[in-house]
Amino acid sequence: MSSSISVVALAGGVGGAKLAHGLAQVLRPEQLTIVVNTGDDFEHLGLSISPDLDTVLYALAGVANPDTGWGRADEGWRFMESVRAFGGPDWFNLGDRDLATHVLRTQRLRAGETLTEVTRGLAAALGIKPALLPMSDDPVRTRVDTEVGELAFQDYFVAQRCAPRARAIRFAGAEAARPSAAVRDALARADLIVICPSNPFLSIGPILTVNGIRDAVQARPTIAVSPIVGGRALKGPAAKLLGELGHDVSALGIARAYVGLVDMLLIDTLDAALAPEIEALGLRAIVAESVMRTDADRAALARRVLASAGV
Ligand code: FO1
Repeated sequence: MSSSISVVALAGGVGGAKLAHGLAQVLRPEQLTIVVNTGDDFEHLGLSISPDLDTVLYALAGVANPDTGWGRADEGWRFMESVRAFGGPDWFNLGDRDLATHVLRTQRLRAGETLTEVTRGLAAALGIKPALLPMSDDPVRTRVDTEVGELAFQDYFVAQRCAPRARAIRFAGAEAARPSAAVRDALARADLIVICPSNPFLSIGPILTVNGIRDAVQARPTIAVSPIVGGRALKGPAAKLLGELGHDVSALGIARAYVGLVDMLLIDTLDAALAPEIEALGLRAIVAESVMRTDADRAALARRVLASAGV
């Protein structure tokens, strides 16, 4: 691939972070920009928390918790023990190492830095070289309308463990949210946009509602990777939520979510039989091993994605 190639990855959640890490392993830093969902962000214990930004930060820095995918490896929980002892909220677990990220992000935001600037500083300190950008510096918050009322995302996803039946999701603040100049420029000059294997509704959806991003993605060659393999979400509530929102819980359901936006959809070999129906929708179906268990798997999938798109 020529050195001038420019790839933009859209990512959110654990699956997305894995492929972002794969792309960071196979591309040179100046060739890769990662645009991350901030719809899961929220205030907790007075701290500004950006889970998807942190999941990508930790994955690229090689310090992510291998079991959960979120938070840090080799973590301690003395802070949470003390919070619990004081009767504080213990439904959202903040590890001792992870806590530093939230405290410094909160302090820097309060000092007037944008989320883009805060993220740049944290990434640099962790030795991460590709550009890691929040989808917007304006607040966007995913809200899940359920049978028990509308819930903030982390309340639905963590506190309620995705139990309430979901009826719809919305992204509060999206109508006013603008992409940063860095995001706009990266999308405009992208030779390829990769939509990572994140939930198309929960993690990629918020990114696409930021003003101008959907159009910018539509204007460039785009390949998506299905987060649903063999009818089952590899991580998170994707399968249950897709079903409750009326979508087909399969790679075909993912294809339907991306019709008109992407040129190609990479599906797992387990789902090869769905390729003809996906191609009938006008997307090119790429069939490949897509489950990432190791860092080498992540790099291999990244190579396959880039090769399929001819970059
Ligand atoms: N998810 C959980 O299921 N339980 C938790 O206690 C939890 C804590 C947490 C702390 C920091 C962080 O960055 C993520 C955390 N997550 C937790 C995951 C988080 O809810 C999800 O990563 C995203 O919001 C959805 O992809």
